[in-house]
Amino acid sequence: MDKSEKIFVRAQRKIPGGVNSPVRAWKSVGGVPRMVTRGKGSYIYDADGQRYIDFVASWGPLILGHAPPEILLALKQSAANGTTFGAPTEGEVELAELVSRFMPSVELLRLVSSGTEATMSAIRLARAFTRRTKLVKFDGCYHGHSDGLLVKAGSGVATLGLPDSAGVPTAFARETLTAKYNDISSLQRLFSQYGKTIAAVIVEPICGNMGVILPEPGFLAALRELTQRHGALLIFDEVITGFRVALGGAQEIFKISPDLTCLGKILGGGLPLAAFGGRRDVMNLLAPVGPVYQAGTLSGNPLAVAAGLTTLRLLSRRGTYRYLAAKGKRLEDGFSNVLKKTAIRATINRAGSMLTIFFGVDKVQSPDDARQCDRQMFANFFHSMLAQGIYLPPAPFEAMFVSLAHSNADLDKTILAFDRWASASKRG
Ligand code: KE4
Repeated sequence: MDKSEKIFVRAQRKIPGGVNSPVRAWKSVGGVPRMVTRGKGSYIYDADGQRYIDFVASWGPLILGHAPPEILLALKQSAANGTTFGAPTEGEVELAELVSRFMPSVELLRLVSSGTEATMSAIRLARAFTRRTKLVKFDGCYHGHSDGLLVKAGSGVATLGLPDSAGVPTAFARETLTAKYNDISSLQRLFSQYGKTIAAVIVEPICGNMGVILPEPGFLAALRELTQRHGALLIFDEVITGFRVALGGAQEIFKISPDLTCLGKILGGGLPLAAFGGRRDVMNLLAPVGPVYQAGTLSGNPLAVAAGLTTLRLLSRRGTYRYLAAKGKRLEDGFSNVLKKTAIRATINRAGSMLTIFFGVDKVQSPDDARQCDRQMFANFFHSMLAQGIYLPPAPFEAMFVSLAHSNADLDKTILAFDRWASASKRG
């Protein structure tokens, strides 16, 4: 057994499944998860000292790469003054001002510690503001693990939700309706049946949790029009896309102003920090101003805020997103050339510096399309790339993230590794 395996055996004695978040257990691809000891730039290292080019980026936050010197310095300076106070700090004000500047729809912002908290709180707020109870989410979109969001579509469309996890009461699930991503008619049917009881529609404006799936032209605008017409709030879950696809997130790209936005991942620069924010009239229902209770011991933690502020300031440098998109395109083009050369059936969806390869299919415009992909082929791909020193998300329905730390040499090495696997696969 290598060191990762030995530590993983110990881990399973004291931690459920040996991990603190299920996807880290590699159930979708098999094998033993690598125990990571450190990260630097575009690399991570495992307990046996093996170096990998990292495209997980801690599931999105590390757009600057691992342990950027500027972040380490900001953390050192912040920690020297203490780690948490449970009291307001100027850094939280600066961060809220910065987010509002980059995302004008966010007039007020509340910091929390995880994306789950952000979406859960935004939904409670929307229910209070509209005095309605129903929530609409889209099949395949993930918004964290609060009860009302672990719901799957009932049989047939326009039916009440069913629990998608043990422990979620049916009564909670029934308040959540599920529509089809990129299928506006499925949403129209829900509104025609439940219109006046729908408090909000929550959506990943660019889907990242079924692999990357882009909104069809007009889909988000139609969401905006439908929710406005029926008096429901539109919640953009930009936990992944916020500061990833543009400084102003997907709402900047598609020029849509949601009523509420949920943020996380990059916002914390690698530390536990998330947020929800939006219209002043909605956000002012939050305690202590209004009647909607929401709180958190470590909300706005100074260390996380220091990392987040430093990250956003670095990302706001001119040309950052053109540079990131060019890196993403270089990787996509390299992969595409290999697929053409080896005639392996696959399609790649990319939004800037986040991308997913779906094997065995020709297009993926919906979660149903994504579910047709060849998962075994993905697992084979994953393990071959790992053996060649490339660390990919250990699941077919996630995104690869390219960071500012990935060099062209890293990307070209990754493409070459893909070529070796694809060519060997073709030879059979
Ligand atoms: P957290 O509670 O994990 O901070 O955020 C939940 C969340 C909310 N919204 C979106 C769009 C998200 O993608 C997430 C979390 N993403 C997953 C992976 N795609 C985190 C990885 C994990 O669960 O370990």
